[in-house]
Amino acid sequence: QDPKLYPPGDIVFLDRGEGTTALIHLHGATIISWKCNGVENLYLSQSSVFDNKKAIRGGVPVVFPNFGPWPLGPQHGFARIKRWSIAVPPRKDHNGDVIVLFTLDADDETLAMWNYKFKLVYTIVLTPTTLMSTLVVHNKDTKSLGFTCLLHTYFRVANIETTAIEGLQGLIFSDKLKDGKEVKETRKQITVDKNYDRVYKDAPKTLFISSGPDPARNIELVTFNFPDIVVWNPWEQKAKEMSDFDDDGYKEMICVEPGKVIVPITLEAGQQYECKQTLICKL
Ligand code: TA6
Repeated sequence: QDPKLYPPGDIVFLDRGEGTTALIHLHGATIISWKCNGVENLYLSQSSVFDNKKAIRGGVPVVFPNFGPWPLGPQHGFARIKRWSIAVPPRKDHNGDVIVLFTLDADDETLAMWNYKFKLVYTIVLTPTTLMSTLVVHNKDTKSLGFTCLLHTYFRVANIETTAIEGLQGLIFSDKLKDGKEVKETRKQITVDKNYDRVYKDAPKTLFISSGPDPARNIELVTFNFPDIVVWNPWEQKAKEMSDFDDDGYKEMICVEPGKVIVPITLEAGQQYECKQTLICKL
């Protein structure tokens, strides 16, 4: 990796062999690369700022405790801009799959924004064809707490014009570009040819994101306890307006983001909530 982009000591490297690897940056426990047989499946903007302050532009940012604008703190919450700890360093299990655990605990900074004692446990498993990300939210407080959460996954595509998302047909989505207007999705294959910012409700647990050619990619997204799916592409103008988003980056990415964002979760003291995305490269 280019050392100027990946300061040493900030990155965890997972290697499953045969060109299947992953990189996780401790800033936000952000997965910034997932290669299957040598093919990169995540989009990471080359203009992303790695200052351990700003959210990383790409990969899989962890959104917690709030998806979207937040009166108590930064947009999309603090999880993606905090430095996480490696609770269990990378190790191989009996299948040879690689597992690593990260944690984030409430601290003075988070308590000042959001006065709740929480603990996040984030487990990443790399197998020859899958990348599994499991987030467990623990309420360590004596009072109940409410939150929304989401994995803001940036999928890399060879060409947005040949990209299709399958599995959302028939669902209602809230169009954030039309003041949240609710619209029914009628298409079996969703293609994107402009700025999209949509929150699909009560989505099925399995979606497919296909794109190509050179290389062709067909990613299956399987979710657990993530009933909502956000589909986002800034398109040309908004990509240009974001200093950390490559100007032409919109042509080679699509965000398909599993989340629990429409109806917040309320956790009683001592309770926990587990949610998961599994990415499977099929071909
Ligand atoms: O997930 C879609 C979205 O909420 C868009 O509205 C856009 O704001 C995007 O997230 C990126 O947000 P960020 O704070 O990372 O620039």
